[in-house]
Amino acid sequence: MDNYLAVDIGASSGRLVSATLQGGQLHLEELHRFGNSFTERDGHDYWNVDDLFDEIIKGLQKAKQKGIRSCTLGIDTWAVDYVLLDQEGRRIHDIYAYRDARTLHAPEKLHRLISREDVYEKTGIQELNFNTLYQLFVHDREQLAQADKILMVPDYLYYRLTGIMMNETTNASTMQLLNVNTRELDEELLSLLQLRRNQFAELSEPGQTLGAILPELVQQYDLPDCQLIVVPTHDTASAVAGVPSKREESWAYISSGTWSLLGMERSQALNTKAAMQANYTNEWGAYGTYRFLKNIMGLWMIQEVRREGGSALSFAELAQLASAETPFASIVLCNLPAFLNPDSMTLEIQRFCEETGQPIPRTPGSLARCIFDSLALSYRDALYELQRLTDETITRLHIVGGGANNELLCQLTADLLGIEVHAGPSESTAIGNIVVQLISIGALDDLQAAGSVIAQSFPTQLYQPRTVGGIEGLLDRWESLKKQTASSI
Ligand code: ADP
Ligand code: LRH
Repeated sequence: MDNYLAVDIGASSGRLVSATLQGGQLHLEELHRFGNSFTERDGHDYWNVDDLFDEIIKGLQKAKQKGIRSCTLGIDTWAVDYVLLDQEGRRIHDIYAYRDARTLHAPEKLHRLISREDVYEKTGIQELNFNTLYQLFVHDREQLAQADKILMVPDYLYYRLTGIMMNETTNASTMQLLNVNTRELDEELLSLLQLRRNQFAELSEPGQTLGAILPELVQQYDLPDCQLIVVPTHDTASAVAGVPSKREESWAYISSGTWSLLGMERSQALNTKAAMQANYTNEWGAYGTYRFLKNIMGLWMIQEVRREGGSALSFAELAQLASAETPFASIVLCNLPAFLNPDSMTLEIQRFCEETGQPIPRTPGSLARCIFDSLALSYRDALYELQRLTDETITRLHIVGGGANNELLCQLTADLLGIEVHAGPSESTAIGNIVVQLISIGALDDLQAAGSVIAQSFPTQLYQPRTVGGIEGLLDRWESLKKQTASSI
Protein backbone atom coordinates (compact mmCIF):
# COMPACT_ATOMS: atom_id res chain seq x y z
CA MET A 1 0.00 0.00 0.00
CA ASP A 2 1.25 3.49 -0.82
CA ASN A 3 1.98 5.78 2.12
CA TYR A 4 1.94 9.54 2.15
CA LEU A 5 3.48 11.39 5.07
CA ALA A 6 2.86 14.96 6.16
CA VAL A 7 4.94 16.99 8.58
CA ASP A 8 2.75 19.85 9.80
CA ILE A 9 4.26 22.26 12.32
CA GLY A 10 2.15 25.10 13.64
CA ALA A 11 3.21 27.75 16.11
CA SER A 12 1.78 25.69 19.00
CA SER A 13 2.38 22.08 17.96
CA GLY A 14 3.73 19.81 15.28
CA ARG A 15 2.81 16.36 14.05
CA LEU A 16 3.84 13.71 11.56
CA VAL A 17 0.84 12.04 9.99
CA SER A 18 0.68 9.11 7.60
CA ALA A 19 -2.15 8.61 5.11
CA THR A 20 -3.39 5.99 2.71
CA LEU A 21 -6.04 6.31 -0.02
CA GLN A 22 -8.30 3.27 -0.47
CA GLY A 23 -11.56 3.16 -2.39
CA GLY A 24 -11.80 6.94 -2.53
CA GLN A 25 -11.38 7.22 1.25
CA LEU A 26 -8.44 8.91 2.88
CA HIS A 27 -7.26 7.33 6.15
CA LEU A 28 -5.03 9.25 8.51
CA GLU A 29 -2.86 8.07 11.35
CA GLU A 30 -0.95 10.39 13.64
CA LEU A 31 2.50 8.87 14.16
CA HIS A 32 4.17 11.59 16.20
CA ARG A 33 3.15 14.82 17.95
CA PHE A 34 5.28 17.44 19.71
CA GLY A 35 4.92 20.90 21.19
CA ASN A 36 6.30 24.04 19.60
CA SER A 37 6.93 27.49 21.06
CA PHE A 38 9.44 30.29 20.82
CA THR A 39 11.71 31.25 23.69
CA GLU A 40 13.21 34.54 24.79
CA ARG A 41 16.97 35.07 24.90
CA ASP A 42 18.73 38.41 25.45
CA GLY A 43 15.55 40.33 24.79
CA HIS A 44 14.59 38.54 21.55
CA ASP A 45 12.24 35.66 20.70
CA TYR A 46 13.61 32.69 18.75
CA TRP A 47 12.41 29.34 17.39
CA ASN A 48 14.49 26.22 17.93
CA VAL A 49 14.61 24.72 14.42
CA ASP A 50 17.17 22.08 15.40
CA ASP A 51 14.63 20.65 17.84
CA LEU A 52 12.00 20.70 15.10
CA PHE A 53 14.34 18.86 12.75
CA ASP A 54 15.01 16.25 15.47
CA GLU A 55 11.25 15.77 15.92
CA ILE A 56 10.87 15.17 12.17
CA ILE A 57 13.58 12.51 12.36
CA LYS A 58 11.83 10.89 15.36
CA GLY A 59 8.54 10.87 13.45
CA LEU A 60 10.17 9.30 10.38
CA GLN A 61 11.76 6.63 12.60
CA LYS A 62 8.32 5.86 14.04
CA ALA A 63 7.01 5.53 10.47
CA LYS A 64 9.73 2.98 9.71
CA GLN A 65 8.96 1.10 12.92
CA LYS A 66 5.32 0.92 11.81
CA GLY A 67 6.45 -0.88 8.67
CA ILE A 68 6.48 2.09 6.25
CA ARG A 69 9.50 1.41 4.03
CA SER A 70 8.84 3.93 1.29
CA CYS A 71 6.62 6.98 1.01
CA THR A 72 6.21 10.48 -0.27
CA LEU A 73 6.64 13.34 2.20
CA GLY A 74 5.63 17.01 2.41
CA ILE A 75 6.42 19.63 5.05
CA ASP A 76 4.47 22.73 6.06
CA THR A 77 5.00 25.21 8.88
CA TRP A 78 3.80 28.66 9.89
CA ALA A 79 4.79 31.50 7.55
CA VAL A 80 7.00 34.63 7.38
CA ASP A 81 10.06 33.44 9.35
CA TYR A 82 13.34 32.85 7.52
CA VAL A 83 16.83 31.39 7.72
CA LEU A 84 20.04 32.97 6.37
CA LEU A 85 22.62 30.48 5.11
CA ASP A 86 26.29 30.89 4.20
CA GLN A 87 27.94 29.41 1.09
CA GLU A 88 28.36 26.06 2.82
CA GLY A 89 24.64 25.99 3.63
CA ARG A 90 25.21 26.67 7.34
CA ARG A 91 22.86 28.89 9.34
CA ILE A 92 24.43 32.23 10.18
CA HIS A 93 21.97 33.37 12.85
CA ASP A 94 19.29 32.15 15.24
CA ILE A 95 15.78 32.09 13.82
CA TYR A 96 13.74 35.05 15.01
CA ALA A 97 10.13 34.30 15.89
CA TYR A 98 7.70 36.62 14.14
CA ARG A 99 6.27 37.94 17.41
CA ASP A 100 9.66 39.40 18.34
CA ALA A 101 9.27 43.11 19.07
CA ARG A 102 12.11 44.25 16.77
CA THR A 103 9.68 44.92 13.90
CA LEU A 104 7.12 46.94 15.88
CA HIS A 105 7.87 50.19 14.04
CA ALA A 106 9.48 48.74 10.93
CA PRO A 107 6.52 49.41 8.59
CA GLU A 108 6.54 53.17 9.33
CA LYS A 109 10.29 53.28 8.63
CA LEU A 110 10.08 51.28 5.41
CA HIS A 111 7.13 53.29 4.15
CA ARG A 112 9.28 56.43 4.22
CA LEU A 113 11.09 54.80 1.26
CA ILE A 114 8.13 53.28 -0.55
CA SER A 115 4.47 53.89 0.15
CA ARG A 116 2.21 51.30 1.70
CA GLU A 117 -0.06 51.64 -1.36
CA ASP A 118 2.78 50.81 -3.77
CA VAL A 119 3.82 47.76 -1.76
CA TYR A 120 0.22 46.52 -1.65
CA GLU A 121 -0.29 47.08 -5.35
CA LYS A 122 2.84 45.07 -6.11
CA THR A 123 2.36 42.24 -3.63
CA GLY A 124 -1.30 42.19 -2.58
CA ILE A 125 -0.06 41.29 0.91
CA GLN A 126 -1.54 42.98 3.97
CA GLU A 127 0.71 44.99 6.24
CA LEU A 128 1.60 42.93 9.29
CA ASN A 129 4.71 44.23 11.00
CA PHE A 130 6.13 40.70 11.17
CA ASN A 131 6.07 40.04 7.40
CA THR A 132 9.47 38.95 6.13
CA LEU A 133 9.82 42.24 4.25
CA TYR A 134 9.84 44.18 7.54
CA GLN A 135 11.88 41.54 9.38
CA LEU A 136 14.61 41.69 6.72
CA PHE A 137 14.46 45.49 6.73
CA VAL A 138 15.53 45.59 10.40
CA HIS A 139 17.88 42.57 10.20
CA ASP A 140 21.58 43.21 10.79
CA ARG A 141 22.88 44.58 7.42
CA GLU A 142 26.24 42.81 7.59
CA GLN A 143 24.65 39.45 8.22
CA LEU A 144 22.21 40.01 5.38
CA ALA A 145 25.05 40.88 3.03
CA GLN A 146 26.85 37.67 4.07
CA ALA A 147 23.82 35.52 3.36
CA ASP A 148 24.34 33.32 0.34
CA LYS A 149 20.75 32.07 0.49
CA ILE A 150 17.58 33.13 2.29
CA LEU A 151 15.13 30.28 2.84
CA MET A 152 11.84 30.19 4.69
CA VAL A 153 11.57 27.77 7.66
CA PRO A 154 9.92 24.87 5.74
CA ASP A 155 12.28 25.41 2.77
CA TYR A 156 15.11 25.03 5.27
CA LEU A 157 13.67 21.79 6.68
CA TYR A 158 13.36 20.42 3.11
CA TYR A 159 16.97 21.45 2.56
CA ARG A 160 18.15 19.70 5.72
CA LEU A 161 16.49 16.48 4.54
CA THR A 162 17.40 16.58 0.84
CA GLY A 163 20.33 18.98 0.43
CA ILE A 164 18.22 20.84 -2.19
CA MET A 165 17.37 24.52 -1.84
CA MET A 166 14.14 26.09 -3.06
CA ASN A 167 11.79 28.93 -2.15
CA GLU A 168 8.30 27.44 -2.22
CA THR A 169 5.74 29.90 -3.57
CA THR A 170 2.86 29.77 -1.04
CA ASN A 171 5.18 30.56 1.82
CA ALA A 172 7.32 32.91 -0.28
CA SER A 173 4.23 35.04 -0.90
CA THR A 174 4.08 35.83 2.84
CA MET A 175 7.51 37.47 2.55
CA GLN A 176 5.62 40.38 0.93
CA LEU A 177 8.35 40.42 -1.71
CA LEU A 178 6.62 38.57 -4.56
CA ASN A 179 5.04 40.63 -7.29
CA VAL A 180 1.52 39.42 -8.21
CA ASN A 181 1.96 40.48 -11.85
CA THR A 182 5.40 39.05 -12.61
CA ARG A 183 5.00 36.20 -10.07
CA GLU A 184 8.68 36.71 -9.22
CA LEU A 185 10.60 38.54 -6.50
CA ASP A 186 10.08 42.26 -6.95
CA GLU A 187 13.34 43.98 -7.94
CA GLU A 188 12.46 47.35 -6.38
CA LEU A 189 11.63 45.79 -3.01
CA LEU A 190 14.80 43.69 -3.15
CA SER A 191 16.92 46.76 -3.81
CA LEU A 192 15.30 48.62 -0.90
CA LEU A 193 16.50 45.75 1.29
CA GLN A 194 19.90 45.82 -0.50
CA LEU A 195 19.38 42.21 -1.51
CA ARG A 196 20.10 40.41 -4.77
CA ARG A 197 17.76 37.95 -6.51
CA ASN A 198 20.41 35.23 -6.33
CA GLN A 199 20.32 35.37 -2.52
CA PHE A 200 17.06 33.45 -2.88
CA ALA A 201 16.68 30.04 -4.50
CA GLU A 202 14.46 29.28 -7.50
CA LEU A 203 10.74 29.50 -6.80
CA SER A 204 9.10 26.06 -6.60
CA GLU A 205 5.38 25.43 -7.02
CA PRO A 206 3.42 22.92 -4.93
CA GLY A 207 3.18 19.62 -6.78
CA GLN A 208 6.81 19.46 -7.92
CA THR A 209 8.92 16.50 -6.84
CA LEU A 210 12.02 17.70 -5.03
CA GLY A 211 14.11 14.60 -4.34
CA ALA A 212 14.91 11.81 -1.91
CA ILE A 213 16.07 12.06 1.70
CA LEU A 214 19.88 12.19 1.75
CA PRO A 215 21.26 8.61 1.86
CA GLU A 216 23.51 9.47 4.82
CA LEU A 217 20.46 10.53 6.88
CA VAL A 218 18.52 7.40 5.86
CA GLN A 219 21.44 5.28 7.01
CA GLN A 220 22.36 7.18 10.17
CA TYR A 221 18.79 7.27 11.54
CA ASP A 222 17.27 4.21 9.86
CA LEU A 223 14.58 6.18 7.99
CA PRO A 224 12.12 5.05 5.31
CA ASP A 225 12.96 5.88 1.70
CA CYS A 226 10.98 9.06 1.12
CA GLN A 227 10.56 11.21 -1.96
CA LEU A 228 9.99 14.80 -0.90
CA ILE A 229 7.19 16.49 -2.78
CA VAL A 230 6.77 20.24 -2.68
CA VAL A 231 3.45 20.85 -0.91
CA PRO A 232 1.91 24.20 0.06
CA THR A 233 4.57 24.73 2.71
CA HIS A 234 2.64 27.59 4.31
CA ASP A 235 0.38 25.82 6.82
CA THR A 236 -2.59 28.06 5.98
CA ALA A 237 -2.23 27.22 2.28
CA SER A 238 -2.30 23.51 3.15
CA ALA A 239 -5.20 24.06 5.57
CA VAL A 240 -7.30 25.62 2.80
CA ALA A 241 -6.34 22.85 0.34
CA GLY A 242 -7.66 20.53 3.09
CA VAL A 243 -11.14 22.11 3.33
CA PRO A 244 -13.87 19.53 2.60
CA SER A 245 -15.54 21.72 0.00
CA LYS A 246 -16.54 20.68 -3.49
CA ARG A 247 -15.55 24.26 -4.41
CA GLU A 248 -18.83 24.86 -6.21
CA GLU A 249 -20.82 27.13 -3.89
CA SER A 250 -19.80 30.46 -2.37
CA TRP A 251 -17.90 29.32 0.66
CA ALA A 252 -15.54 30.91 3.09
CA TYR A 253 -13.23 29.38 5.66
CA ILE A 254 -11.69 30.04 9.02
CA SER A 255 -8.43 28.23 9.50
CA SER A 256 -8.66 28.19 13.27
CA GLY A 257 -5.42 27.59 15.16
CA THR A 258 -2.90 29.94 16.75
CA TRP A 259 -4.32 32.48 14.26
CA SER A 260 -7.83 32.63 12.88
CA LEU A 261 -7.49 33.17 9.15
CA LEU A 262 -10.85 34.07 7.68
CA GLY A 263 -11.28 34.35 3.93
CA MET A 264 -12.08 32.89 0.54
CA GLU A 265 -10.21 30.98 -2.12
CA ARG A 266 -10.07 33.01 -5.36
CA SER A 267 -8.54 32.58 -8.78
CA GLN A 268 -7.28 36.18 -8.90
CA ALA A 269 -5.67 38.59 -6.49
CA LEU A 270 -7.85 41.47 -5.28
CA ASN A 271 -5.32 44.19 -4.49
CA THR A 272 -7.61 47.21 -4.58
CA LYS A 273 -7.31 50.22 -2.27
CA ALA A 274 -10.46 49.11 -0.43
CA ALA A 275 -8.94 45.67 0.19
CA MET A 276 -5.76 47.33 1.46
CA GLN A 277 -7.67 49.62 3.81
CA ALA A 278 -9.54 46.64 5.24
CA ASN A 279 -6.17 44.90 5.68
CA TYR A 280 -7.13 41.92 3.54
CA THR A 281 -4.32 39.90 2.03
CA ASN A 282 -3.78 37.83 -1.12
CA GLU A 283 -1.57 34.95 -0.11
CA TRP A 284 -0.68 32.48 -2.82
CA GLY A 285 -2.27 29.06 -2.72
CA ALA A 286 -1.69 25.79 -4.51
CA TYR A 287 -2.39 25.65 -8.27
CA GLY A 288 -2.59 29.37 -8.92
CA THR A 289 -5.23 30.09 -6.26
CA TYR A 290 -5.13 33.07 -3.91
CA ARG A 291 -6.31 33.19 -0.32
CA PHE A 292 -8.08 36.48 0.14
CA LEU A 293 -8.13 36.58 3.92
CA LYS A 294 -7.67 38.46 7.11
CA ASN A 295 -5.53 37.53 10.13
CA ILE A 296 -7.52 37.57 13.38
CA MET A 297 -5.60 37.13 16.65
CA GLY A 298 -7.06 33.65 17.11
CA LEU A 299 -6.56 30.95 19.72
CA TRP A 300 -3.15 32.34 20.61
CA MET A 301 -5.10 34.34 23.19
CA ILE A 302 -6.43 31.24 24.96
CA GLN A 303 -3.09 29.43 24.51
CA GLU A 304 -1.38 32.21 26.44
CA VAL A 305 -4.05 32.46 29.15
CA ARG A 306 -3.84 28.67 29.58
CA ARG A 307 -0.02 28.72 29.76
CA GLU A 308 -0.05 31.57 32.28
CA GLY A 309 -2.47 29.50 34.41
CA GLY A 310 0.06 26.66 34.52
CA SER A 311 -1.70 24.62 31.76
CA ALA A 312 -3.74 22.86 34.46
CA LEU A 313 -6.86 22.83 32.28
CA SER A 314 -7.14 21.36 28.79
CA PHE A 315 -8.54 23.42 25.90
CA ALA A 316 -11.68 21.26 26.01
CA GLU A 317 -12.09 21.99 29.74
CA LEU A 318 -11.60 25.71 29.21
CA ALA A 319 -14.30 25.68 26.51
CA GLN A 320 -16.59 23.75 28.86
CA LEU A 321 -16.08 26.31 31.65
CA ALA A 322 -16.67 29.14 29.20
CA SER A 323 -20.01 27.62 28.16
CA ALA A 324 -21.29 28.04 31.70
CA GLU A 325 -20.42 31.79 31.83
CA THR A 326 -22.72 34.71 31.00
CA PRO A 327 -22.39 35.45 27.27
CA PHE A 328 -20.77 38.73 26.21
CA ALA A 329 -20.20 39.97 29.79
CA SER A 330 -16.84 41.43 28.67
CA ILE A 331 -15.50 41.72 25.14
CA VAL A 332 -12.12 42.81 23.81
CA LEU A 333 -10.86 44.01 20.42
CA CYS A 334 -8.75 40.95 19.56
CA ASN A 335 -6.62 42.59 16.88
CA LEU A 336 -5.13 45.28 19.07
CA PRO A 337 -1.31 45.22 18.93
CA ALA A 338 -1.38 44.87 22.74
CA PHE A 339 -2.47 41.23 22.31
CA LEU A 340 0.24 40.28 19.80
CA ASN A 341 2.91 39.34 22.34
CA PRO A 342 2.12 40.79 25.77
CA ASP A 343 4.11 39.97 28.91
CA SER A 344 0.85 38.60 30.26
CA MET A 345 -2.21 37.96 28.07
CA THR A 346 -4.38 37.58 31.18
CA LEU A 347 -3.37 41.00 32.54
CA GLU A 348 -3.69 42.61 29.11
CA ILE A 349 -7.28 41.33 28.71
CA GLN A 350 -8.12 42.45 32.24
CA ARG A 351 -6.58 45.88 31.65
CA PHE A 352 -8.63 46.38 28.48
CA CYS A 353 -11.86 45.43 30.29
CA GLU A 354 -11.08 47.75 33.20
CA GLU A 355 -10.19 50.70 30.95
CA THR A 356 -13.41 50.25 28.95
CA GLY A 357 -15.61 49.98 32.04
CA GLN A 358 -16.51 46.30 31.66
CA PRO A 359 -16.53 43.56 34.31
CA ILE A 360 -12.99 42.22 34.76
CA PRO A 361 -12.78 38.48 33.92
CA ARG A 362 -10.78 36.82 36.70
CA THR A 363 -11.50 33.10 36.41
CA PRO A 364 -10.27 30.73 33.65
CA GLY A 365 -13.88 30.28 32.51
CA SER A 366 -14.66 34.00 32.28
CA LEU A 367 -11.35 34.74 30.53
CA ALA A 368 -12.02 31.96 28.02
CA ARG A 369 -15.58 33.20 27.51
CA CYS A 370 -14.34 36.73 26.88
CA ILE A 371 -11.85 35.43 24.29
CA PHE A 372 -14.34 33.22 22.42
CA ASP A 373 -17.10 35.88 22.41
CA SER A 374 -14.62 38.47 21.15
CA LEU A 375 -13.21 36.20 18.44
CA ALA A 376 -16.72 35.45 17.16
CA LEU A 377 -17.50 39.18 17.02
CA SER A 378 -14.27 39.77 15.10
CA TYR A 379 -15.21 36.98 12.67
CA ARG A 380 -18.54 38.72 12.10
CA ASP A 381 -16.82 41.96 11.06
CA ALA A 382 -14.40 40.08 8.84
CA LEU A 383 -17.11 38.08 7.06
CA TYR A 384 -19.13 41.22 6.31
CA GLU A 385 -16.02 42.96 5.02
CA LEU A 386 -15.20 39.93 2.90
CA GLN A 387 -18.65 39.95 1.27
CA ARG A 388 -18.46 43.69 0.69
CA LEU A 389 -14.99 43.55 -0.87
CA THR A 390 -15.63 40.53 -3.10
CA ASP A 391 -19.27 41.36 -3.85
CA GLU A 392 -20.17 37.75 -3.07
CA THR A 393 -22.81 36.31 -0.77
CA ILE A 394 -21.29 33.56 1.30
CA THR A 395 -23.60 30.68 2.08
CA ARG A 396 -21.33 28.29 3.90
CA LEU A 397 -18.50 28.73 6.37
CA HIS A 398 -15.96 25.97 6.97
CA ILE A 399 -14.00 26.01 10.19
CA VAL A 400 -10.90 23.82 10.04
CA GLY A 401 -7.88 23.34 12.31
CA GLY A 402 -7.70 22.64 16.04
CA GLY A 403 -10.35 25.31 16.72
CA ALA A 404 -12.93 23.15 14.89
CA ASN A 405 -12.99 21.10 18.13
CA ASN A 406 -14.24 24.10 20.09
CA GLU A 407 -18.02 23.59 20.01
CA LEU A 408 -18.78 26.81 21.85
CA LEU A 409 -16.75 28.95 19.44
CA CYS A 410 -18.21 27.18 16.38
CA GLN A 411 -21.80 27.71 17.61
CA LEU A 412 -21.10 31.34 18.55
CA THR A 413 -19.70 31.86 15.06
CA ALA A 414 -22.80 30.37 13.40
CA ASP A 415 -25.05 32.50 15.63
CA LEU A 416 -23.29 35.85 15.27
CA LEU A 417 -22.57 35.51 11.56
CA GLY A 418 -26.00 34.03 10.82
CA ILE A 419 -24.45 31.33 8.65
CA GLU A 420 -24.19 27.53 8.56
CA VAL A 421 -20.89 26.45 10.00
CA HIS A 422 -19.31 23.17 8.93
CA ALA A 423 -16.61 22.33 11.45
CA GLY A 424 -13.71 20.01 10.73
CA PRO A 425 -11.49 18.35 9.96
CA SER A 426 -9.23 19.56 12.74
CA GLU A 427 -6.23 18.15 10.85
CA SER A 428 -7.06 19.92 7.58
CA THR A 429 -3.49 21.22 7.29
CA ALA A 430 -1.92 17.76 7.26
CA ILE A 431 -4.73 16.65 4.94
CA GLY A 432 -4.12 19.54 2.52
CA ASN A 433 -0.42 18.73 2.57
CA ILE A 434 -1.25 15.10 1.67
CA VAL A 435 -3.81 15.80 -1.07
CA VAL A 436 -1.26 17.90 -2.93
CA GLN A 437 1.07 14.89 -2.83
CA LEU A 438 -1.80 12.77 -4.21
CA ILE A 439 -2.48 15.26 -7.00
CA SER A 440 1.23 15.38 -7.74
CA ILE A 441 1.52 11.60 -8.24
CA GLY A 442 -1.72 11.52 -10.26
CA ALA A 443 -3.88 9.69 -7.66
CA LEU A 444 -6.27 12.68 -7.55
CA ASP A 445 -7.14 15.04 -10.40
CA ASP A 446 -7.24 18.44 -8.74
CA LEU A 447 -8.26 20.42 -5.64
CA GLN A 448 -11.93 19.94 -6.46
CA ALA A 449 -11.57 16.14 -6.54
CA ALA A 450 -9.53 16.40 -3.35
CA GLY A 451 -12.31 18.41 -1.66
CA SER A 452 -14.81 15.65 -2.45
CA VAL A 453 -12.52 12.90 -1.12
CA ILE A 454 -11.91 14.91 2.05
CA ALA A 455 -15.67 15.47 2.50
CA GLN A 456 -16.31 11.71 2.11
CA SER A 457 -13.48 10.72 4.43
CA PHE A 458 -13.93 13.17 7.30
CA PRO A 459 -17.50 13.96 8.41
CA THR A 460 -18.00 17.54 9.55
CA GLN A 461 -20.07 18.87 12.45
CA LEU A 462 -22.88 21.17 11.35
CA TYR A 463 -23.81 24.24 13.43
CA GLN A 464 -27.04 25.99 12.43
CA PRO A 465 -27.33 29.69 13.34
CA ARG A 466 -29.57 30.48 16.33
CA THR A 467 -31.04 33.81 17.43
CA VAL A 468 -28.79 35.82 19.74
CA GLY A 469 -30.80 37.64 22.41
CA GLY A 470 -29.99 41.37 22.74
CA ILE A 471 -27.86 41.41 19.59
CA GLU A 472 -28.51 45.14 18.85
CA GLY A 473 -27.23 46.19 22.25
CA LEU A 474 -24.22 43.90 21.88
CA LEU A 475 -23.34 45.29 18.45
CA ASP A 476 -23.68 48.86 19.76
CA ARG A 477 -21.22 48.03 22.55
CA TRP A 478 -18.84 46.44 20.02
CA GLU A 479 -18.99 49.46 17.69
CA SER A 480 -18.44 51.89 20.53
CA LEU A 481 -15.36 49.94 21.68
CA LYS A 482 -13.96 50.21 18.15
CA LYS A 483 -14.55 53.97 18.12
CA GLN A 484 -12.69 54.33 21.44
CA THR A 485 -9.65 52.40 20.20
CA ALA A 486 -8.47 53.15 16.70
CA SER A 487 -5.44 51.02 15.88
CA SER A 488 -5.37 47.31 15.10
CA ILE A 489 -2.72 44.99 13.68
P1 ADP B 1 -1.44 25.60 15.20
O1 ADP B 1 -1.35 24.76 13.95
O2 ADP B 1 -1.48 27.06 14.93
O3 ADP B 1 -0.38 25.24 16.20
P2 ADP B 1 -3.84 24.00 15.74
O4 ADP B 1 -4.57 23.97 14.45
O5 ADP B 1 -3.10 22.77 16.16
O6 ADP B 1 -2.87 25.26 15.84
O7 ADP B 1 -4.91 24.39 16.84
C1 ADP B 1 -4.56 24.46 18.19
C2 ADP B 1 -5.72 25.06 18.96
O8 ADP B 1 -6.89 24.24 18.80
C3 ADP B 1 -5.50 25.12 20.44
O9 ADP B 1 -4.86 26.34 20.77
C4 ADP B 1 -6.91 25.03 21.02
O10 ADP B 1 -7.42 26.32 21.26
C5 ADP B 1 -7.72 24.37 19.94
N1 ADP B 1 -8.18 23.02 20.34
C6 ADP B 1 -7.58 21.84 20.06
N2 ADP B 1 -8.29 20.82 20.61
C7 ADP B 1 -9.35 21.36 21.25
C8 ADP B 1 -10.48 20.84 22.00
N3 ADP B 1 -10.62 19.52 22.20
N4 ADP B 1 -11.38 21.72 22.48
C9 ADP B 1 -11.25 23.05 22.27
N5 ADP B 1 -10.22 23.59 21.58
C10 ADP B 1 -9.29 22.77 21.07
C1 LRH C 1 -0.64 30.39 10.82
C2 LRH C 1 0.25 31.36 10.10
C3 LRH C 1 -0.53 32.48 9.44
C4 LRH C 1 0.51 33.56 9.37
C5 LRH C 1 1.21 33.41 10.71
C6 LRH C 1 2.62 33.85 10.74
O1 LRH C 1 0.11 29.37 11.44
O2 LRH C 1 1.05 30.69 9.15
O3 LRH C 1 -1.07 32.16 8.18
O4 LRH C 1 0.00 34.84 9.14
O5 LRH C 1 1.11 32.01 11.02
